[in-house]
Amino acid sequence: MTFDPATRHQPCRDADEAIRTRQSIRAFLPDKPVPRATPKALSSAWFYDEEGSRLFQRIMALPEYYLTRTEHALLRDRADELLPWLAPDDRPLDLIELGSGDGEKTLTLCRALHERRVDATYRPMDVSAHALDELRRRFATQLPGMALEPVLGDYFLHWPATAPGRRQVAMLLGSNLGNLDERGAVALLQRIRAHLHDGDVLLLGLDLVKDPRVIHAAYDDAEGVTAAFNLNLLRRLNRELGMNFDLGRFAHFASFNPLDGAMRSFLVSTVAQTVSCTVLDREFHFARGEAIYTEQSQKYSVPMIERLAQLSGFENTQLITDPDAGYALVVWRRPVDGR
Ligand code: AVI
Repeated sequence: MTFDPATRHQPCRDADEAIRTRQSIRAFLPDKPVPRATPKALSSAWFYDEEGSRLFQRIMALPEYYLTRTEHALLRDRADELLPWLAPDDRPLDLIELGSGDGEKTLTLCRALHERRVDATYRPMDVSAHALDELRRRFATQLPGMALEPVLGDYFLHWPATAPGRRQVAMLLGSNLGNLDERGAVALLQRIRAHLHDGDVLLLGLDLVKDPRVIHAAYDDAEGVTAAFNLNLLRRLNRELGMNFDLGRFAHFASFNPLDGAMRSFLVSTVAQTVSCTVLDREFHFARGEAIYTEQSQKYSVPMIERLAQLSGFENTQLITDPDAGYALVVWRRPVDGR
C-alpha cells in the first residue's frame, strides 16, 4: 500500500493530495519486481470520493455489514460500562473523535454524557466538510445542549486544539484502524498517544475474528454494493488520472484469511488487457486473472488487541463486546507515569 487513508470522504483536490495520488499510482505498478503473487496495489484512501462515500453509506446499512449497527448498539446499550473509564472524575473533558463522519453513532454517547451532566465538549474531526455540516445539523436538532466544536482536518496530520487541564478522550470507531496494516496501525496509535496526556484514554471500535463466512458476506454482499464500491476506485482513476479502465473487465473479489485475521479485497482482471494513464504517460498491463489489492480490513483477536496496545504504549483497560463477541469497544489509557 502506498499512502495513509487520510483523504477519505473527499475528492482529490489539493496539491498534497495530487502528489500522493501520483505516488500511489506509481507504486501501483512498481518499477522493481515485487516478490508477491499480486504486486499491484492501490491505497484504500482512494475509495472515498463523492460516489464512494455514498456507496459506503449504503454498505453501512446492508444486512450483511454488521459492523456499524453492532458498534452503534454497544455505544447505546453499554454506556454505563464505558463512562467510568471516559469520565472517571469531575474534570471537564474533550471528546475528540478522529474521522467522525456525520456523528450519528457518537450522538448516543454524547447524550449519555450530557444526561449525566458530564462537563464535556465534543470535538469531531473529519476531512469532509459535508459530513461535519450534517453533524452540526444533527446535534442542533437532537442534542442542542451539547458543547460542540467540529474540526475540519485529517487525523493522520492534525489534532484539535484543546485547553490545558481538560481530560482528552480520543475515539477511533468503525474499525477504521483495520484498514491499516500493523505497522501503519502502530504508527497512527503512537501518534494519538503522543497527543494525549498521562491518564487520557483512547476508545477504539474494532471488528473481531469470527465465523469466516459471516466476515466474508460483509465484504461480498448479495446486492453487490461492496463490489460497486470497489470498482468505483477504477472510475476515480479514470476521471482523475486520465486512465481508461473498462469496469466491465474487472471483478470484485473478497477473501478472508483466518490465519492472520485479514479480510482482503481485490479487483481481478477478467481478461488480458492494457490500461493507459495520460497523467503519468504510462501503460499498465494485466494478465487474465491478475488482481489489484485494494483494501485490508483487519479482524482482531483479544491477544492481537493486547499486542497492539503494548506496541503503541497504551494500557489495555477495558474491552466490551456484543453478546456474540463479534465486535469490541476497547478503552486504552496512556499510562500515568508517562512511560
Ligand atoms: C471504513 N472501513 C472500516 C470499512 C471496512 O470495513 O474496512 C470500509 C469497507 N470496505 C468494504 N466495506 C466496508
